[in-house]
Amino acid sequence: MKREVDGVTIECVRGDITRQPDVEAIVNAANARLTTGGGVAGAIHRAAGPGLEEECRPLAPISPGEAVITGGHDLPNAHVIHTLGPVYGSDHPEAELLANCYRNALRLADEHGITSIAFPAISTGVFGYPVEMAARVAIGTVLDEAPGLQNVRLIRFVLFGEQDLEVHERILAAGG
Ligand code: AR6
Repeated sequence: MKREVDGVTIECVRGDITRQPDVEAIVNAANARLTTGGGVAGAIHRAAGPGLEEECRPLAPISPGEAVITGGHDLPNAHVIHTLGPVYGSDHPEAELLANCYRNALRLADEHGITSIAFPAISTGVFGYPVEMAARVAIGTVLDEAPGLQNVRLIRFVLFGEQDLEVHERILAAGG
């Protein structure tokens, strides 16, 4: 499903973040050291090849809510934006830190003239953030940021599971 806010299309799809060839940037749910890891980060580094980890090395470590940008290497996307989500129950205040991930990634993309970006559901895997609560923060932040963007015109949430897709679609339809 799609929603348009001030000329920015926001959509939810089910899929794999490494298979979004029509967007300029994909967002990595990274670890602080920007190394391979599992989940989204593992899939992105596998698809991008070893050059990505090499490019990441001087940019690490990052703190929760921060975002940094690299090239896409062997991915079909020109850029990867790496952000560190909060670990649920241990990084506080978690909603603010999670909102910072989406805000900082969008602003960084916009500053680089990027027109399309895809996000996974940051922190909802290994980091344990309940998906419904995370989706409210993610979608609320994207809806708030959309009117201020100069270049980004497409923001896609890529959800791995059917239930995660349903939750995001419901919250997007309700306006955050
Ligand atoms: N495409 C889209 N979504 C995915 C994919 C994929 N290929 N793979 C998993 N997901 P996670 P986090 C979903 O654990 O919670 C790593 O080891 C997954 O089902 O990747 O921020 C890093 O190195 C879940 O809903 O990210 C960090 O140490 C969501 O993406 C740590 O995990 C996020 O799951 C980051 O944990």
